[in-house]
Amino acid sequence: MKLIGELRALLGESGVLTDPADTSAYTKDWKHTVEGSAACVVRPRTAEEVAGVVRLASAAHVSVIPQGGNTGLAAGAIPDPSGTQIVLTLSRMNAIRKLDPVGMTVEVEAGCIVQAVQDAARAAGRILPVAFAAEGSAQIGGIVSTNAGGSNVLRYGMTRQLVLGLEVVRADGTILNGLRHLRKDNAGYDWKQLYIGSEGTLGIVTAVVLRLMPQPKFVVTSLLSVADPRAALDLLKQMQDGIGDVITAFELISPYSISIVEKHFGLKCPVAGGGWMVLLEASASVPGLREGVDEALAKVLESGIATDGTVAESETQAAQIWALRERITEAELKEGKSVKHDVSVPIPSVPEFLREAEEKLRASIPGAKINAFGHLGDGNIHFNVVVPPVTDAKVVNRLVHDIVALHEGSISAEHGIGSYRVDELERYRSESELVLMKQIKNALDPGGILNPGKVNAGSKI
Ligand code: 2HG
Ligand code: ZN
Repeated sequence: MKLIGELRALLGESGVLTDPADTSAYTKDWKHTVEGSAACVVRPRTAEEVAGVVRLASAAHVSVIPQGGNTGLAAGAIPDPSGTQIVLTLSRMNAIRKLDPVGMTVEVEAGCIVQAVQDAARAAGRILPVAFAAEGSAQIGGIVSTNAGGSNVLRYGMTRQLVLGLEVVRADGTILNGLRHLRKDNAGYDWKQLYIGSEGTLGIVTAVVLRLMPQPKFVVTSLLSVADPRAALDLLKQMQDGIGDVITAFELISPYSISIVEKHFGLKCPVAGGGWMVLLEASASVPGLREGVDEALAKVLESGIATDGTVAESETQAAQIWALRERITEAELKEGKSVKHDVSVPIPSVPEFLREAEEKLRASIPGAKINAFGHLGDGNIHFNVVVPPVTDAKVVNRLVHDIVALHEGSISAEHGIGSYRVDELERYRSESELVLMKQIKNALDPGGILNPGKVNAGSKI
Protein backbone atom coordinates (compact mmCIF):
# COMPACT_ATOMS: atom_id res chain seq x y z
CA MET A 1 0.00 0.00 0.00
CA LYS A 2 1.54 3.30 -1.17
CA LEU A 3 0.08 5.18 1.79
CA ILE A 4 1.96 3.07 4.35
CA GLY A 5 5.25 4.05 2.70
CA GLU A 6 4.27 7.72 2.78
CA LEU A 7 3.31 7.44 6.45
CA ARG A 8 6.68 5.80 7.22
CA ALA A 9 8.46 8.63 5.44
CA LEU A 10 6.55 11.10 7.59
CA LEU A 11 6.71 9.36 10.98
CA GLY A 12 9.71 7.04 10.76
CA GLU A 13 9.67 3.24 11.12
CA SER A 14 8.59 3.24 14.79
CA GLY A 15 5.74 5.61 13.98
CA VAL A 16 3.83 3.08 11.86
CA LEU A 17 2.78 -0.34 13.17
CA THR A 18 1.51 -2.97 10.75
CA ASP A 19 2.30 -6.29 12.43
CA PRO A 20 -0.98 -7.69 13.86
CA ALA A 21 0.91 -8.60 17.04
CA ASP A 22 1.54 -4.86 17.53
CA THR A 23 -1.77 -3.53 16.24
CA SER A 24 -4.21 -5.94 17.90
CA ALA A 25 -4.38 -3.95 21.16
CA TYR A 26 -5.68 -0.98 19.15
CA THR A 27 -8.32 -2.84 17.17
CA LYS A 28 -10.53 -4.18 19.95
CA ASP A 29 -12.44 -2.34 22.61
CA TRP A 30 -11.90 -2.60 26.36
CA LYS A 31 -14.77 -5.09 26.76
CA HIS A 32 -13.42 -7.15 23.83
CA THR A 33 -16.87 -7.30 22.28
CA VAL A 34 -16.05 -5.22 19.20
CA GLU A 35 -13.07 -6.16 17.09
CA GLY A 36 -11.98 -4.46 13.90
CA SER A 37 -8.89 -4.50 11.76
CA ALA A 38 -6.51 -1.70 10.72
CA ALA A 39 -4.23 -1.10 7.73
CA CYS A 40 -1.82 0.32 10.28
CA VAL A 41 -1.56 2.13 13.61
CA VAL A 42 0.24 5.47 13.42
CA ARG A 43 1.99 7.05 16.39
CA PRO A 44 2.63 10.73 15.68
CA ARG A 45 4.66 12.87 18.10
CA THR A 46 3.42 16.36 17.24
CA ALA A 47 0.32 18.14 16.00
CA GLU A 48 2.19 18.75 12.72
CA GLU A 49 2.66 15.00 12.31
CA VAL A 50 -1.04 14.40 13.09
CA ALA A 51 -1.91 16.98 10.44
CA GLY A 52 0.46 15.28 7.99
CA VAL A 53 -1.22 11.91 8.58
CA VAL A 54 -4.66 13.43 8.02
CA ARG A 55 -3.54 15.08 4.76
CA LEU A 56 -2.00 11.87 3.41
CA ALA A 57 -5.01 9.79 4.45
CA SER A 58 -7.42 12.28 2.98
CA ALA A 59 -5.59 12.32 -0.36
CA ALA A 60 -5.76 8.52 -0.42
CA HIS A 61 -9.46 8.50 0.66
CA VAL A 62 -8.57 6.45 3.72
CA SER A 63 -10.25 7.13 7.04
CA VAL A 64 -8.55 7.87 10.33
CA ILE A 65 -9.72 6.56 13.70
CA PRO A 66 -8.30 8.64 16.57
CA GLN A 67 -7.66 6.68 19.75
CA GLY A 68 -6.74 7.67 23.31
CA GLY A 69 -6.34 5.17 26.13
CA ASN A 70 -8.99 2.88 24.60
CA THR A 71 -10.94 2.68 27.84
CA GLY A 72 -14.25 3.79 26.30
CA LEU A 73 -17.40 1.72 26.66
CA ALA A 74 -19.11 2.68 23.39
CA ALA A 75 -16.58 1.26 20.89
CA GLY A 76 -15.95 4.76 19.60
CA ALA A 77 -12.24 4.40 18.85
CA ILE A 78 -12.14 1.03 17.08
CA PRO A 79 -11.67 0.63 13.29
CA ASP A 80 -14.23 -1.25 11.23
CA PRO A 81 -13.41 -4.82 10.08
CA SER A 82 -12.38 -3.80 6.52
CA GLY A 83 -8.67 -3.56 7.36
CA THR A 84 -8.42 -0.34 5.34
CA GLN A 85 -8.65 2.27 8.10
CA ILE A 86 -5.79 3.90 10.02
CA VAL A 87 -5.82 4.02 13.82
CA LEU A 88 -4.09 7.15 15.08
CA THR A 89 -2.93 6.82 18.68
CA LEU A 90 -2.07 10.01 20.57
CA SER A 91 -0.07 8.11 23.21
CA ARG A 92 3.32 9.50 22.20
CA MET A 93 2.07 13.07 22.66
CA ASN A 94 2.14 13.04 26.43
CA ALA A 95 3.91 16.15 27.68
CA ILE A 96 2.53 18.30 30.50
CA ARG A 97 3.62 21.60 29.00
CA LYS A 98 2.72 24.19 31.58
CA LEU A 99 0.99 24.16 34.97
CA ASP A 100 -0.01 27.53 36.40
CA PRO A 101 -1.06 27.30 40.08
CA VAL A 102 -2.08 30.98 40.21
CA GLY A 103 -4.19 31.06 37.06
CA MET A 104 -5.14 27.45 37.98
CA THR A 105 -4.68 26.03 34.49
CA VAL A 106 -2.68 23.21 32.96
CA GLU A 107 -1.72 22.80 29.32
CA VAL A 108 -1.20 19.20 28.25
CA GLU A 109 -0.84 17.13 25.13
CA ALA A 110 -3.73 14.86 24.20
CA GLY A 111 -1.93 11.60 25.00
CA CYS A 112 -1.27 12.46 28.66
CA ILE A 113 -2.68 9.87 31.02
CA VAL A 114 -5.38 11.50 33.16
CA GLN A 115 -3.77 10.28 36.38
CA ALA A 116 -0.42 11.84 35.45
CA VAL A 117 -2.14 15.22 35.14
CA GLN A 118 -4.02 14.65 38.41
CA ASP A 119 -0.70 13.87 40.13
CA ALA A 120 1.00 16.95 38.69
CA ALA A 121 -1.89 19.12 39.85
CA ARG A 122 -1.77 17.68 43.38
CA ALA A 123 1.95 18.28 43.58
CA ALA A 124 1.15 21.95 42.99
CA GLY A 125 -1.64 22.01 45.62
CA ARG A 126 -4.39 21.95 43.00
CA ILE A 127 -6.66 19.23 41.59
CA LEU A 128 -7.85 18.21 38.17
CA PRO A 129 -11.34 17.34 39.38
CA VAL A 130 -12.19 14.38 37.17
CA ALA A 131 -12.60 11.01 38.86
CA PHE A 132 -13.45 7.68 37.27
CA ALA A 133 -12.25 4.10 37.45
CA ALA A 134 -10.24 4.18 34.19
CA GLU A 135 -8.26 7.34 35.03
CA GLY A 136 -5.01 5.33 35.23
CA SER A 137 -5.22 4.50 31.50
CA ALA A 138 -7.58 7.06 29.95
CA GLN A 139 -5.98 9.95 28.09
CA ILE A 140 -6.82 13.65 28.20
CA GLY A 141 -7.61 13.80 24.47
CA GLY A 142 -10.01 10.90 24.94
CA ILE A 143 -11.87 12.43 27.87
CA VAL A 144 -12.19 15.72 26.00
CA SER A 145 -13.32 14.03 22.78
CA THR A 146 -15.95 12.07 24.68
CA ASN A 147 -16.79 14.77 27.26
CA ALA A 148 -16.24 12.16 29.97
CA GLY A 149 -18.21 12.32 33.21
CA GLY A 150 -17.37 10.33 36.34
CA SER A 151 -18.16 10.67 40.01
CA ASN A 152 -17.19 14.32 40.59
CA VAL A 153 -19.58 15.80 38.02
CA LEU A 154 -22.05 16.74 40.74
CA ARG A 155 -19.57 19.31 42.07
CA TYR A 156 -17.31 20.19 39.15
CA GLY A 157 -19.27 19.41 35.97
CA MET A 158 -18.42 17.26 32.96
CA THR A 159 -15.05 17.46 31.19
CA ARG A 160 -16.52 20.20 28.96
CA GLN A 161 -16.73 22.52 31.96
CA LEU A 162 -13.01 22.12 32.56
CA VAL A 163 -11.77 22.86 29.05
CA LEU A 164 -10.48 26.40 28.54
CA GLY A 165 -8.47 25.93 25.37
CA LEU A 166 -8.06 23.41 22.60
CA GLU A 167 -5.77 22.57 19.73
CA VAL A 168 -7.39 20.47 17.02
CA VAL A 169 -6.29 19.00 13.72
CA ARG A 170 -9.12 19.52 11.28
CA ALA A 171 -10.25 17.06 8.63
CA ASP A 172 -8.47 19.12 5.94
CA GLY A 173 -5.17 18.66 7.75
CA THR A 174 -4.90 22.20 9.12
CA ILE A 175 -4.15 22.93 12.77
CA LEU A 176 -6.59 25.04 14.73
CA ASN A 177 -4.82 26.58 17.72
CA GLY A 178 -6.99 27.89 20.54
CA LEU A 179 -4.72 27.02 23.46
CA ARG A 180 -5.75 30.00 25.54
CA HIS A 181 -5.51 30.04 29.35
CA LEU A 182 -8.49 32.34 29.81
CA ARG A 183 -11.45 32.10 32.18
CA LYS A 184 -13.44 34.56 30.15
CA ASP A 185 -13.38 34.60 26.37
CA ASN A 186 -16.46 35.63 24.44
CA ALA A 187 -14.65 36.67 21.27
CA GLY A 188 -16.69 35.04 18.52
CA TYR A 189 -18.12 31.54 18.40
CA ASP A 190 -16.86 29.18 21.08
CA TRP A 191 -15.84 26.63 18.43
CA LYS A 192 -14.06 24.33 20.88
CA GLN A 193 -17.48 23.18 22.15
CA LEU A 194 -18.07 21.49 18.78
CA TYR A 195 -15.04 19.28 19.19
CA ILE A 196 -15.57 18.45 22.87
CA GLY A 197 -17.72 15.31 23.02
CA SER A 198 -17.83 14.78 19.25
CA GLU A 199 -15.86 11.53 19.59
CA GLY A 200 -13.20 12.30 17.01
CA THR A 201 -15.71 12.64 14.20
CA LEU A 202 -15.13 16.37 13.58
CA GLY A 203 -11.42 16.82 14.34
CA ILE A 204 -8.55 15.32 16.32
CA VAL A 205 -7.78 16.93 19.67
CA THR A 206 -4.00 17.27 20.01
CA ALA A 207 -3.58 19.53 23.08
CA VAL A 208 -5.81 20.99 25.78
CA VAL A 209 -5.81 23.73 28.41
CA LEU A 210 -7.74 22.54 31.47
CA ARG A 211 -9.02 24.33 34.50
CA LEU A 212 -7.69 23.26 37.87
CA MET A 213 -9.41 23.66 41.23
CA PRO A 214 -8.11 24.29 44.73
CA GLN A 215 -7.15 21.08 46.50
CA PRO A 216 -9.57 20.51 49.38
CA LYS A 217 -7.68 19.95 52.65
CA PHE A 218 -10.36 17.73 54.12
CA VAL A 219 -12.26 14.87 52.53
CA VAL A 220 -14.96 12.78 54.20
CA THR A 221 -16.01 9.51 52.57
CA SER A 222 -19.01 7.58 53.81
CA LEU A 223 -21.08 4.59 52.81
CA LEU A 224 -24.74 4.47 53.80
CA SER A 225 -27.37 1.80 53.39
CA VAL A 226 -30.85 2.76 52.27
CA ALA A 227 -34.01 0.73 51.81
CA ASP A 228 -34.36 1.44 48.09
CA PRO A 229 -33.60 4.03 45.38
CA ARG A 230 -36.47 6.24 46.58
CA ALA A 231 -34.85 6.45 50.02
CA ALA A 232 -31.55 7.23 48.26
CA LEU A 233 -33.28 10.16 46.55
CA ASP A 234 -34.67 11.36 49.90
CA LEU A 235 -31.15 11.10 51.26
CA LEU A 236 -29.84 13.20 48.37
CA LYS A 237 -32.43 15.89 49.07
CA GLN A 238 -31.60 15.92 52.80
CA MET A 239 -27.88 16.09 52.19
CA GLN A 240 -28.26 18.80 49.54
CA ASP A 241 -30.29 20.80 52.05
CA GLY A 242 -27.75 20.23 54.82
CA ILE A 243 -24.29 20.22 53.21
CA GLY A 244 -24.98 20.53 49.47
CA ASP A 245 -22.12 22.92 48.80
CA VAL A 246 -19.47 20.45 49.93
CA ILE A 247 -20.77 17.23 48.35
CA THR A 248 -18.40 15.96 45.65
CA ALA A 249 -19.91 12.53 44.97
CA PHE A 250 -23.26 10.88 45.51
CA GLU A 251 -23.17 7.38 44.04
CA LEU A 252 -25.89 4.75 44.13
CA ILE A 253 -24.93 1.08 44.25
CA SER A 254 -27.38 -1.82 43.95
CA PRO A 255 -27.17 -4.95 46.11
CA TYR A 256 -26.22 -7.02 43.05
CA SER A 257 -23.32 -4.66 42.24
CA ILE A 258 -21.94 -5.02 45.77
CA SER A 259 -22.33 -8.80 45.64
CA ILE A 260 -20.31 -9.21 42.43
CA VAL A 261 -17.49 -6.96 43.63
CA GLU A 262 -17.31 -8.99 46.85
CA LYS A 263 -17.41 -12.23 44.89
CA HIS A 264 -14.75 -11.42 42.27
CA PHE A 265 -12.34 -9.24 44.23
CA GLY A 266 -12.69 -10.59 47.76
CA LEU A 267 -13.76 -7.16 49.04
CA LYS A 268 -16.05 -6.81 52.02
CA CYS A 269 -18.73 -4.19 52.26
CA PRO A 270 -18.23 -2.44 55.64
CA VAL A 271 -21.97 -1.77 55.99
CA ALA A 272 -23.99 -4.90 56.66
CA GLY A 273 -27.51 -5.64 55.46
CA GLY A 274 -26.94 -6.38 51.78
CA GLY A 275 -29.23 -3.59 50.59
CA TRP A 276 -28.84 -0.55 48.35
CA MET A 277 -25.88 1.66 49.22
CA VAL A 278 -24.97 5.29 48.72
CA LEU A 279 -21.37 6.43 48.59
CA LEU A 280 -21.27 10.03 49.68
CA GLU A 281 -18.13 12.12 49.58
CA ALA A 282 -17.72 15.68 50.81
CA SER A 283 -14.68 17.90 50.60
CA ALA A 284 -13.67 21.38 51.67
CA SER A 285 -10.70 23.30 53.01
CA VAL A 286 -12.34 25.10 55.89
CA PRO A 287 -12.15 23.24 59.22
CA GLY A 288 -15.30 21.63 60.57
CA LEU A 289 -16.14 19.53 57.51
CA ARG A 290 -16.18 16.26 59.43
CA GLU A 291 -18.40 17.71 62.17
CA GLY A 292 -20.80 19.09 59.56
CA VAL A 293 -21.03 15.77 57.73
CA ASP A 294 -21.45 13.85 61.01
CA GLU A 295 -24.28 16.13 62.05
CA ALA A 296 -26.07 15.71 58.71
CA LEU A 297 -25.58 11.94 58.83
CA ALA A 298 -26.89 11.72 62.39
CA LYS A 299 -30.12 13.35 61.21
CA VAL A 300 -30.68 10.98 58.29
CA LEU A 301 -29.92 7.95 60.43
CA GLU A 302 -32.24 9.16 63.15
CA SER A 303 -35.08 9.80 60.72
CA GLY A 304 -34.58 6.37 59.14
CA ILE A 305 -33.80 7.68 55.63
CA ALA A 306 -30.49 5.82 55.93
CA THR A 307 -30.61 2.56 57.84
CA ASP A 308 -26.92 2.20 58.62
CA GLY A 309 -23.62 3.71 57.63
CA THR A 310 -19.93 4.16 58.12
CA VAL A 311 -17.50 7.04 57.72
CA ALA A 312 -13.93 6.31 56.65
CA GLU A 313 -11.43 7.09 59.41
CA SER A 314 -8.37 6.93 57.17
CA GLU A 315 -7.38 7.25 53.54
CA THR A 316 -7.07 3.47 53.41
CA GLN A 317 -10.66 3.04 54.55
CA ALA A 318 -11.81 5.66 52.06
CA ALA A 319 -9.97 3.77 49.29
CA GLN A 320 -11.68 0.54 50.41
CA ILE A 321 -15.09 2.17 50.11
CA TRP A 322 -14.23 3.58 46.69
CA ALA A 323 -12.97 0.16 45.53
CA LEU A 324 -16.46 -1.26 46.11
CA ARG A 325 -17.77 1.33 43.67
CA GLU A 326 -14.97 1.49 41.14
CA ARG A 327 -14.49 -2.23 40.61
CA ILE A 328 -18.11 -2.85 39.59
CA THR A 329 -17.34 -2.60 35.86
CA GLU A 330 -14.53 -5.18 36.06
CA ALA A 331 -16.68 -7.46 38.23
CA GLU A 332 -19.50 -7.23 35.70
CA LEU A 333 -17.11 -8.31 32.94
CA LYS A 334 -16.35 -11.45 34.93
CA GLU A 335 -20.06 -12.24 35.29
CA GLY A 336 -20.49 -12.99 31.58
CA LYS A 337 -22.35 -11.27 28.79
CA SER A 338 -23.72 -7.89 29.78
CA VAL A 339 -25.69 -5.23 27.97
CA LYS A 340 -24.78 -1.72 29.04
CA HIS A 341 -27.02 1.31 29.36
CA ASP A 342 -25.52 4.64 30.27
CA VAL A 343 -28.70 6.60 30.78
CA SER A 344 -29.85 9.76 32.48
CA VAL A 345 -33.30 10.90 33.51
CA PRO A 346 -34.34 13.94 35.54
CA ILE A 347 -33.04 13.23 39.05
CA PRO A 348 -36.50 12.91 40.71
CA SER A 349 -37.45 10.25 38.11
CA VAL A 350 -34.56 7.88 38.88
CA PRO A 351 -36.44 5.60 41.34
CA GLU A 352 -39.43 5.30 39.01
CA PHE A 353 -37.19 4.60 36.01
CA LEU A 354 -35.38 1.87 37.96
CA ARG A 355 -38.64 0.28 39.07
CA GLU A 356 -40.20 0.27 35.61
CA ALA A 357 -37.09 -0.92 33.81
CA GLU A 358 -36.51 -3.73 36.27
CA GLU A 359 -40.13 -4.87 36.05
CA LYS A 360 -40.04 -4.87 32.25
CA LEU A 361 -36.77 -6.76 32.10
CA ARG A 362 -37.75 -9.42 34.60
CA ALA A 363 -40.91 -10.06 32.59
CA SER A 364 -39.14 -10.18 29.21
CA ILE A 365 -35.68 -11.69 29.80
CA PRO A 366 -35.77 -14.62 32.20
CA GLY A 367 -32.51 -14.98 34.07
CA ALA A 368 -31.46 -11.34 33.59
CA LYS A 369 -29.47 -9.83 36.47
CA ILE A 370 -29.54 -6.09 36.87
CA ASN A 371 -26.29 -4.38 37.67
CA ALA A 372 -27.61 -0.90 38.40
CA PHE A 373 -25.28 1.71 39.83
CA GLY A 374 -24.06 5.17 39.06
CA HIS A 375 -24.10 8.84 39.62
CA LEU A 376 -27.45 9.46 41.30
CA GLY A 377 -26.47 13.03 42.11
CA ASP A 378 -26.48 13.69 38.34
CA GLY A 379 -29.43 11.44 37.41
CA ASN A 380 -27.00 9.15 35.52
CA ILE A 381 -27.52 5.44 36.06
CA HIS A 382 -25.53 2.59 34.54
CA PHE A 383 -28.39 0.18 34.11
CA ASN A 384 -26.35 -2.80 32.96
CA VAL A 385 -27.96 -6.16 32.46
CA VAL A 386 -26.12 -9.45 32.76
CA VAL A 387 -27.92 -11.78 30.37
CA PRO A 388 -27.83 -15.34 29.09
CA PRO A 389 -25.39 -15.52 26.10
CA VAL A 390 -28.17 -16.04 23.54
CA THR A 391 -29.89 -12.75 24.40
CA ASP A 392 -30.13 -10.16 21.63
CA ALA A 393 -28.57 -6.99 23.06
CA LYS A 394 -30.68 -4.80 20.79
CA VAL A 395 -33.89 -6.15 22.31
CA VAL A 396 -32.64 -5.30 25.80
CA ASN A 397 -31.53 -1.83 24.66
CA ARG A 398 -34.90 -1.07 23.13
CA LEU A 399 -36.71 -2.12 26.25
CA VAL A 400 -34.62 0.05 28.56
CA HIS A 401 -34.29 3.04 26.24
CA ASP A 402 -38.03 3.24 25.59
CA ILE A 403 -38.53 3.72 29.32
CA VAL A 404 -35.76 6.32 29.37
CA ALA A 405 -37.57 8.15 26.56
CA LEU A 406 -40.84 8.11 28.51
CA HIS A 407 -39.01 9.98 31.26
CA GLU A 408 -37.48 12.41 28.74
CA GLY A 409 -34.02 11.12 29.50
CA SER A 410 -30.90 10.48 27.46
CA ILE A 411 -29.61 7.16 26.06
CA SER A 412 -26.04 8.31 26.63
CA ALA A 413 -25.31 10.36 29.70
CA GLU A 414 -21.52 10.19 29.69
CA HIS A 415 -20.07 7.35 27.58
CA GLY A 416 -21.07 8.68 24.17
CA ILE A 417 -22.60 7.08 21.10
CA GLY A 418 -19.48 5.46 19.57
CA SER A 419 -20.50 2.67 17.24
CA TYR A 420 -22.49 0.98 19.96
CA ARG A 421 -25.47 3.36 20.10
CA VAL A 422 -25.69 4.68 16.53
CA ASP A 423 -29.13 3.18 15.84
CA GLU A 424 -30.41 4.31 19.18
CA LEU A 425 -29.37 7.90 18.53
CA GLU A 426 -31.37 7.85 15.29
CA ARG A 427 -34.39 6.57 17.15
CA TYR A 428 -34.42 8.85 20.15
CA ARG A 429 -33.19 12.22 18.88
CA SER A 430 -35.61 14.38 16.92
CA GLU A 431 -35.25 14.71 13.17
CA SER A 432 -34.39 18.40 13.43
CA GLU A 433 -31.55 17.66 15.86
CA LEU A 434 -30.24 14.86 13.64
CA VAL A 435 -30.34 17.15 10.60
CA LEU A 436 -28.32 19.76 12.45
CA MET A 437 -25.77 17.18 13.61
CA LYS A 438 -25.40 15.92 10.05
CA GLN A 439 -24.91 19.48 8.76
CA ILE A 440 -22.17 20.04 11.34
CA LYS A 441 -20.43 16.82 10.32
CA ASN A 442 -20.69 17.69 6.63
CA ALA A 443 -19.33 21.18 7.25
CA LEU A 444 -16.33 20.08 9.29
CA ASP A 445 -15.49 16.77 7.63
CA PRO A 446 -16.99 16.89 4.12
CA GLY A 447 -14.95 13.89 2.94
CA GLY A 448 -16.13 11.82 5.91
CA ILE A 449 -12.64 10.59 6.75
CA LEU A 450 -12.67 11.16 10.52
CA ASN A 451 -13.97 8.22 12.55
CA PRO A 452 -16.71 7.29 10.07
CA GLY A 453 -19.62 5.26 11.37
CA LYS A 454 -19.25 6.63 14.91
CA VAL A 455 -22.02 8.88 16.24
CA ASN A 456 -23.23 8.97 12.61
CA ALA A 457 -26.14 11.24 13.36
CA GLY A 458 -28.62 11.73 10.57
CA SER A 459 -27.20 8.92 8.43
CA LYS A 460 -30.72 7.60 7.80
CA ILE A 461 -32.23 10.94 6.84
C1 2HG B 1 -18.57 4.11 36.03
O1 2HG B 1 -19.36 4.97 36.42
C2 2HG B 1 -18.24 4.05 34.58
O2 2HG B 1 -18.03 3.32 36.81
C3 2HG B 1 -18.46 2.67 33.97
O3 2HG B 1 -18.90 5.03 33.87
C4 2HG B 1 -19.87 2.24 33.90
O4 2HG B 1 -19.43 -0.09 33.52
C5 2HG B 1 -20.16 0.86 33.29
O5 2HG B 1 -21.16 0.73 32.58
ZN1 ZN C 1 -20.11 6.35 35.12
